[in-house]
Amino acid sequence: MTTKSKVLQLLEQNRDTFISGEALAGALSISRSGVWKVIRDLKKEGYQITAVTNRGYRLEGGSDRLSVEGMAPFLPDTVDPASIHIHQILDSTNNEAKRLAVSGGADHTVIFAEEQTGGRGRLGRSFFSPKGSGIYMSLLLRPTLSADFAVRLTTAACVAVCRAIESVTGKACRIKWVNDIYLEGRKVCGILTEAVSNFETGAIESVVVGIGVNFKAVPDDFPAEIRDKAGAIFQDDTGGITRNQLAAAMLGELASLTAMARTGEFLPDYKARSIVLGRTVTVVSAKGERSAFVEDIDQSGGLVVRWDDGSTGVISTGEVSIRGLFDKE
Ligand code: BT5
Repeated sequence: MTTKSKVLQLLEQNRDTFISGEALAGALSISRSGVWKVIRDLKKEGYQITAVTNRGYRLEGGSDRLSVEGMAPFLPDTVDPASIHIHQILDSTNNEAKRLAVSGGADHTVIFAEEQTGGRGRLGRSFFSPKGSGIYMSLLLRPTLSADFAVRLTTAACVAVCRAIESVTGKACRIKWVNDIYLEGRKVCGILTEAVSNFETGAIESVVVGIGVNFKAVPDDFPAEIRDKAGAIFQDDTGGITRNQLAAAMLGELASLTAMARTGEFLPDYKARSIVLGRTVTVVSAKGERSAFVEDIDQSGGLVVRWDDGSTGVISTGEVSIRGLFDKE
């Protein structure tokens, strides 16, 4: 652990209270001017640290930069802090996780970015990922699995993220099939799961589960084309909750993602949170638009529907999207 990391850890553990330069110097066996230099570097990086003569240094409650040190106090034992990698800027955390997958990255490696220049959604769509206001992360998994099982990872990840948001903020989330999380009628999170296959055998070698959460934003912060649809967990005051806290809770819930997907434990929760279950939706596919009543969600996360001509069918992810869900609300 570097000296900077140790100072940050102590400041995070004592967030909102002063620690004297002397105490920091003593704890780290460095000089007080050494402490001062580290604090200066942290401030340059964007941490809000107040220095007061005779009192010391205080990390302000509103300081909210993603860091392993900031997540550490909230991480359960099931998450290894060494598996977490935080970048200031990336094209896409999914791209980085896929690059790692190819170069032998370990199971459960996690990539975060403060900002993405090419955040991706499904089917070539983009995911708006501005600096400092969201949580953009990808989890690299190396389970032995079938393509069918990979779909269940997305569905299970939706439930894991909903549980984390609820446990930290107390706000109830709902899921729009298949991969979007809604809060108060607005999309606050999207999930993109991608498989990395072995070119020669065609077998799925690893899976990258990418999650983008809008943590804090007002409507005007979003580009005009998504302003009606996108929202954030918090608009302004987060009540002292930091992105690190939510990120740590997400990692805690995601630690058992593979097992969740395998056992299907997530399914009742997924159904209970579903926006589409028991409703008539417009199914949009390459063939056009069709109205369908959603009767159930099956073990693979597929929608069991009754078409308007009375016939039934199962629609699976990737084939369709659904529209107009909030029209009746
Ligand atoms: C998704 O796709 O919502 C999956 C998004 C996954 C993003 C994460 S961030 C970390 C990781 N790295 C990546 O590069 N991606 C993952 P989809 O269901 O196709 O929805 C995309 C649509 O959502 C766009 O066409 C917009 O309409 C809307 N959208 C874009 N940015 C948004 C945002 N920040 N919040 C809410 N809606 C957004």
